[in-house]
Amino acid sequence: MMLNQNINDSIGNDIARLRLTAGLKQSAIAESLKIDASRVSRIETGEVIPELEEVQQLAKAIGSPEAMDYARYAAEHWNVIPKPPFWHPSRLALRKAEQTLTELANFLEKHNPDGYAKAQFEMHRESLLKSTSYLESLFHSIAFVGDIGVGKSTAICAGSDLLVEPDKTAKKTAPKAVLETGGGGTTLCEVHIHSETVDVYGLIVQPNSETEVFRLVNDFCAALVDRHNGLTEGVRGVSQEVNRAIRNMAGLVRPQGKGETKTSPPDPAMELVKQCEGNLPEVAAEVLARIKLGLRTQCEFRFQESDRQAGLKKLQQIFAEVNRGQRADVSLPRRIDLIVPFPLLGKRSHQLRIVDTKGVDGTAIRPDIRAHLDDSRTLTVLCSRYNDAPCTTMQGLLEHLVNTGAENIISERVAMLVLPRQNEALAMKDDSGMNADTIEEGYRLKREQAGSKMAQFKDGDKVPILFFNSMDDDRSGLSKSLIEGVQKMRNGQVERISQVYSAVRELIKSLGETKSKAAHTEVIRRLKQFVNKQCKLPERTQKPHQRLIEALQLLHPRTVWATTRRNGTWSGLDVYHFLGVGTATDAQARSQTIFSGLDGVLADMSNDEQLAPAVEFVSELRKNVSSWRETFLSEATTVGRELFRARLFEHEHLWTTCADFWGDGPGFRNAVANELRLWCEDSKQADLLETVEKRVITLWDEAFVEPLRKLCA
Ligand SMILES: Nc1nc2c(ncn2[C@@H]2O[C@H](COP(=O)(O)OP(=O)(O)OP(=O)(O)O)[C@@H](O)[C@H]2O)c(=O)[nH]1
Ligand SMILES: [Mg+2]
Repeated sequence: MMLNQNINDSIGNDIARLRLTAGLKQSAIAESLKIDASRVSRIETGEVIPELEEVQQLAKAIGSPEAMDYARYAAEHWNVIPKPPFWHPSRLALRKAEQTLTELANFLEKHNPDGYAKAQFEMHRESLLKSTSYLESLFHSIAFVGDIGVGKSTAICAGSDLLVEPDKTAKKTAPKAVLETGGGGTTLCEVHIHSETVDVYGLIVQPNSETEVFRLVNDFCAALVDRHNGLTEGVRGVSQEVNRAIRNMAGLVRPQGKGETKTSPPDPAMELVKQCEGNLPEVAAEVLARIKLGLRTQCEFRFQESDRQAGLKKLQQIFAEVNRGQRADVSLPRRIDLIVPFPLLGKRSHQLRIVDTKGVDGTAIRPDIRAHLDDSRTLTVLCSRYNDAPCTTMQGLLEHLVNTGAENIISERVAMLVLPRQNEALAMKDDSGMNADTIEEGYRLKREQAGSKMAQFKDGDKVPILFFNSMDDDRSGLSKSLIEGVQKMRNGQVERISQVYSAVRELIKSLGETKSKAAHTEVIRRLKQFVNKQCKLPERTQKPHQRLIEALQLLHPRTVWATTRRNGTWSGLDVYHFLGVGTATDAQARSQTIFSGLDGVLADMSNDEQLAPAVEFVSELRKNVSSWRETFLSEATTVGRELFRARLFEHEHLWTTCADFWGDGPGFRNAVANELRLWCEDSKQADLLETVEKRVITLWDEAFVEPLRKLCA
């Protein structure tokens, strides 16, 4: 018999790996099979592709339990899902899904059921396909999110061994992080770290668009001009890390003070402003000319290095130069990818990517952070300093998730990382006021304290709380916990496959048994009743711009100014993201009663003894209902964001008016908030609000009500 096509490519490698793991030589296998050793060798190198029978003989000759398992695996036929490699970590779960899908297909072909059975089969099939496509891929990201300067870059490097040992001659003995670290405001843009082929290190820069560089330079210059004019409020300007990069790119670095008094020498940028007599366009043109954007075309650095320390050191150097704007051939990055030739967190079986997000300055309600949270393949690590864990911004982020109905994200793919420094853990006091005796005791006390704060958020008690002192703790504990976090996400899908498997078995049984059929019919009857009477989305209760207005009043004036200069699209405060979030928050509040009502009905049914033969169906239904609602809320965010963007972005006059408020003294943020509120509440926007509302209702029908109706048909 021919082997399954899918494993032909790897058969030689597989046999070699099984043999080596079992500690056997090719000659020993050849001898026990009475074949020539060169045949075993040629099979292992892929020169000869053996028939199934021979593969099984080879596996049996190796004889380890793993090899025996391989003999069975080699004979398996996969009809629906592509056959995964033998060492795929989710192979058994995928096999179960494959068998269930095959069984489903055979049953449908043979019996062609209609009515409730057909709709249920379809629902189960979709769930299975979703879980299998999730498990097939081994790609996952771990994104670190937290306030500026909390220690994200340090923890990432210490936790994944991206450290450069000091030179033997150097005075300092501590290893240094490959990513640049510093006193806050250090990481210039999002950084992705992943691994590729052996021995190759690399750094890839995605530059900002030319327009964005022009704008940033303009903002940088505006702050200088303000200072020149004696204004101190600091409304206009750029963040610390961008300021540093632009100064380096334009050769305007402030020289360090010398001597005991350290009187600062003059700032060359201010000198430039003086020369231009405070004329902003002139200063900006001068800075841009110095930057020579046209020469900054280098985006990729790759080099081979067999010595890990040498490779990391070179990478560290390039990264620091790019991150500071010190390379004459590289523009201002929007994202940097670092490539290393070894598996991250020591995990070879998965393709992990570690993401260092840009430090949070004011609000974590940012589209880039939400995108990580929304990605079902990403574990988001919320970082806080030890003393205030979980810090206010991370609490704000959790609250935001609850408000937008995304509790599942909290329970499935978020971890809290507490970053103690020096002796902070030992300074922790217990109820009697005694200091912790050991670091573990300090962690335990903090875990209790942080845990009770987390428990205030729905499903917050399900978030693992991890500790890592980047200078002192062994990295293996952190890697293990992060891998467990990834595993937890995958296990959720494995469990889903098992649940759907049980539901399919139950359904097939119900088609032959009267009692079981009656239970299914009764579940459908009650469901229908609910759908017909209680599924209408109630009236809007919150204005979509409410969240935005609150944020505008609270955030740093510079952040608000930066967004007005970009027609609302500044990454630190994206007006449209907030309008989307506002739309979803309202949608969540309105759908909550229906959702809880339905969940209550389903919970009652799952406890009803009479309905026991349909219990798996009810439990599947609960899972699906919650994922339909999730889809509804996430699409409501998109609808709100995009519809508002389509009209508001174009409104040049409004944005210029807002940006111009900065010169009118204090109250800049309130003035902008008020202007945007007036715009949103103006009767001219009534049709826009109506369109948003119509779309939300349609979404509700499509994403939530329709699938329910289908089941009741
Ligand atoms: N003593 C001590 N210092 C630490 C520790 N972790 C971080 N630091 C210091 O804290 C400062 C900030 O750390 P970073 O890792 O740059 O912080 P970040 O969160 O990446 O900051 P941004 O990139 O600005 O968002 C650096 O000076 C680190 O050396 C720690 O565990 N112990
Ligand atoms: Mg950093």
